[in-house]
Amino acid sequence: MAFPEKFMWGVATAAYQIEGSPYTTGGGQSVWDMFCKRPGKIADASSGEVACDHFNRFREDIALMKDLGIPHYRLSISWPRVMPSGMRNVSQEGLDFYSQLIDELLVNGIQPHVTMYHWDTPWELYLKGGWLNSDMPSWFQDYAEVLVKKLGDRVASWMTINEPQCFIGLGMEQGIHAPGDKLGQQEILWASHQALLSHGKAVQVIRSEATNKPLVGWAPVGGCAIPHTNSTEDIEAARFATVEMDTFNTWSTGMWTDPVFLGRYPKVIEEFWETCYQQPADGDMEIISQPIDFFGANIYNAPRVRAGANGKPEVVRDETGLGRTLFHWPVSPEALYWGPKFFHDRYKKPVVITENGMALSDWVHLDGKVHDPQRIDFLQRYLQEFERAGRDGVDIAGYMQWSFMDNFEWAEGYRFRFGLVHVDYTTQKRTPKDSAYWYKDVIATNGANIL
Ligand code: GCO
Repeated sequence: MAFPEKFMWGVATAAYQIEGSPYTTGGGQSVWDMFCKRPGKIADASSGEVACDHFNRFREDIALMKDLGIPHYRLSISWPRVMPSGMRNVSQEGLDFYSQLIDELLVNGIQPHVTMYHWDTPWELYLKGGWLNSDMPSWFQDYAEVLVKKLGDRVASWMTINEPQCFIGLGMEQGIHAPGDKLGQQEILWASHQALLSHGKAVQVIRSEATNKPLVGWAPVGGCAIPHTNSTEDIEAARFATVEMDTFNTWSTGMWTDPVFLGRYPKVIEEFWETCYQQPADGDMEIISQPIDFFGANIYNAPRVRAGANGKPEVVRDETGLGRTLFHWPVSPEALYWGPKFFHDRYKKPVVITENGMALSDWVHLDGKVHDPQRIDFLQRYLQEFERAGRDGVDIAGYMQWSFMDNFEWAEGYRFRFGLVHVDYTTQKRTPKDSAYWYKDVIATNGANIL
């Protein structure tokens, strides 16, 4: 079938990773600004203070996107740029920045897909407990209202939150991302519930305030498993590992997606709630499970799983010869077949890959170009698998490559480059890599040239 006619080809970025921190230009600071100042937390001791200086260079970046034939762009909005302390006061300058950015995209024929929250919690809300505070969902709702009232006539699709697994799991449980806390399971579940409620409330705001009937979704980590063989047992073991859970684990996809799409927590979480001091209130699950239009999934890799004793999933550890990205993530293209398939089977929603890509240590070669054949091969293999999922009945709706340009890769700093466009952080010069021109052809042929 190839890719559907209206398939959304795009690229993705996030505010803190590219813009330069808002507190340098009149906005508030976020937990990431705070975290980057702690010695030893960022591998190269850098921060997102300047990043790609996109705040000042957005027009030139959008012009480049246009040259590269990119029709859809997933960006995120910095909460502390729009509301420096996270609540009440709105920075008109901050809000105008996003309004101009969206206009600039539209003038250049690029559809904006906006994520409301990609990890940059306003610092002042963190001081009030951040995601642990049960007022967080109403603060988030107010923030969402500010955004949708201003931009809700022009945004093609809204995503509420990005990867709760990371800002809760890595940020609040393991302490390796901002805000760097190491909380226990009861507090983690409480924070997760506040994040899910915030998602649901934001969906309600978008539905009631947006005037252009946008698509509504979100962008969790699409953690999934690949069956080791095509036997029914292995396929069911991989399915279980993807969408079911039998122990408390913030990385489990089902802990997040069952509440959002099915209006209930997995059994193991429901049981855990009973041991907690406070439980969800009546009506919470209805708020969390507001119908949304697509299943957004950030997928980079997946383990191979087979049916072990009693059919339980068992990770296959034979990694001999597997390709690895600079992050040491396994090159595992079938993740883009099995993940979307298991998600579609269970939740019956169109699947948009909201992020996929690979880290390399690209540099500008002597000929002035950036040759990144591994990235081209990587993306081609993954896209072929996503198309195969489409042929097997999955409603494949879009693909947002991570990332448009090299950027601040969180705890890894600037060492890992994910971009289609190379950024020289000393001069801020942008150089499209070979993969950018390759992707341009993919888009122009609606993927026909890579099948
Ligand atoms: C995430 C984030 C992105 C990352 C990308 C590469 O998935 O961690 O959404 O901000 O930069 O995924 O790690």
